[in-house]
Amino acid sequence: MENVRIETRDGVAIITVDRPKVLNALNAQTVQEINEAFEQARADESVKAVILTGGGEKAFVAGADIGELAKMTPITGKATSEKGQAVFASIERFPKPVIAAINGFALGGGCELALACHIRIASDRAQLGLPEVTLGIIPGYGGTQRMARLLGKGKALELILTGDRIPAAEAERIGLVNKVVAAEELMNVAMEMAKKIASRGPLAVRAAIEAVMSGSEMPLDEGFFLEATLFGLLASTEDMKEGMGAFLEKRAAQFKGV
Ligand code: CO8
Repeated sequence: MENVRIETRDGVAIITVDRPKVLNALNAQTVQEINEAFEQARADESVKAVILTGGGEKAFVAGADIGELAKMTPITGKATSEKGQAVFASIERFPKPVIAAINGFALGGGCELALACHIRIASDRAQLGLPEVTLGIIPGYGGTQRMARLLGKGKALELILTGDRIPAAEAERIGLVNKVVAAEELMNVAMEMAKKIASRGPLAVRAAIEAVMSGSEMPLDEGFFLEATLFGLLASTEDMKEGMGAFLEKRAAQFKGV
């Protein structure tokens, strides 16, 4: 891969979008490589969690590559949007936890990429926003849908219609990011959280992601049904016996994911 790096440390895959000369802007190749990196992390059984971040000092991802977007036709524009939507949806439904470590600008498609992750931790230098309307387009990688679901329609429309960039602290206040930390601490904090989740029962973590991500798109009764079904399924696992046995024996659980 040319624009995306993947390395694994302590059971955590760190996927870095790495085109710092253009602030990690997403051209078609980079979207494809992000997908490839996630597929590697999916297949690697030693990987228990993923951190997604941006290369260089300034940006997480400053958006789709405007040079490439400028050449779009209605047909290629729709196809590009659909391709990105599919890749981002597979991140959202990823069976292992995905933490966005937002180290700088997360704009347009970059903000949309962060929105597809399960948890967002931002550096105090980060700025987030959906500036697409300033270019005569709208968010096309799921941002209109995920932002409204996360923040409510009013706040989402304010951000989408003004195209304003907001600092990390404001993003935390409105619930767009989970927490803000000093820039130097960002990867340590993301790593600690990833390792903590990786130490939990992996089947339970997977089921919890599915219950929240799929369940929130269902009527409440169906969401309850999904939750109860996943709960029942977990009762059949060795991990459940191990987790509860370890509690009763006052020792740390050793989960095997079976
Ligand atoms: N695309 C391409 N190149 C970019 C992008 C980008 N999104 N962002 C920055 N760059 C390039 C700059 O052109 C510049 O290149 P060069 O050195 O050759 O001039 C280099 O990165 C460094 O950027 P700046 O000099 O502009 O750095 P500043 O610190 O002055 O400014 C900003 C940083 C504020 C982040 C500024 O670069 C900026 O405003 N970038 C564009 C942000 C933006 O509008 N993003 C949204 C893009 S549209 C989008 O994401 C749509 C997603 C949905 C697509 C659906 C599929 C069809």
